[in-house]
Amino acid sequence: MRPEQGTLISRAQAMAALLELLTDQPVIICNGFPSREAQKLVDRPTHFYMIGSMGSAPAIALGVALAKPHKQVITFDGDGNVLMGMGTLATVAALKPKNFIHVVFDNEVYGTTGNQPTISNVVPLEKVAKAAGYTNVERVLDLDDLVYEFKDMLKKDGPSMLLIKVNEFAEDAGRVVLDPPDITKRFMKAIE
Ligand SMILES: Cc1ncc(C[n+]2csc(CCOP(=O)(O)OP(=O)(O)O)c2C)c(N)n1
Ligand SMILES: [Mg+2]
Repeated sequence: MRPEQGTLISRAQAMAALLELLTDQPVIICNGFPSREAQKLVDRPTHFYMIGSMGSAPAIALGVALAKPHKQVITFDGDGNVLMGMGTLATVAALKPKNFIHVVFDNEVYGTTGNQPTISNVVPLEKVAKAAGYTNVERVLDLDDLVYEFKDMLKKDGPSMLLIKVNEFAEDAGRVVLDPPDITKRFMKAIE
């Protein structure tokens, strides 16, 4: 565990604060513990839980944002996922959807598979997004800043990235119970 970890909030604490600020916006959540924890905290039909494929949540969110320009689209992502799908940052930046908010829970590890270190401790992912052309990017370390910046991003034109430094703690959260086709059908109906 990194020395500063003790001062950081957990991904579930961060996610709970964000979900409290959301109602029926589409939220596309990356595979692994982020989806499991979101499902445990609050399961809404407007949640799309990615199963298995790393790096694809923001690509799906980008498609939804372009297809539904009047809806604010949020994606919940992990540092390992962002690193695996880094090309998507460039695609988002090039297409500049105003209604796109990319939240990254950065615990500096592949937490879901046993806390193998990533390289986000030395590669600041929000700076990569900014350099690619995201309009707003912020890095936050605590709950107050997280709520302040997320509320601000909900009001601003994107694409935006909110990177939250979180500790490695993972909730005891079971696998996503719905099958992928059912997740898709439920999601598409909910965002019609
Ligand atoms: C191509 C591929 N490689 C490996 C895996 C196994 N895997 C599932 S989740 C995960 C870690 C994801 O890390 P991160 O995005 O940082 O999320 P965290 O688990 O830390 O919240 C890995 C390696 C996978 N699903 N797909
Ligand atoms: Mg991680």
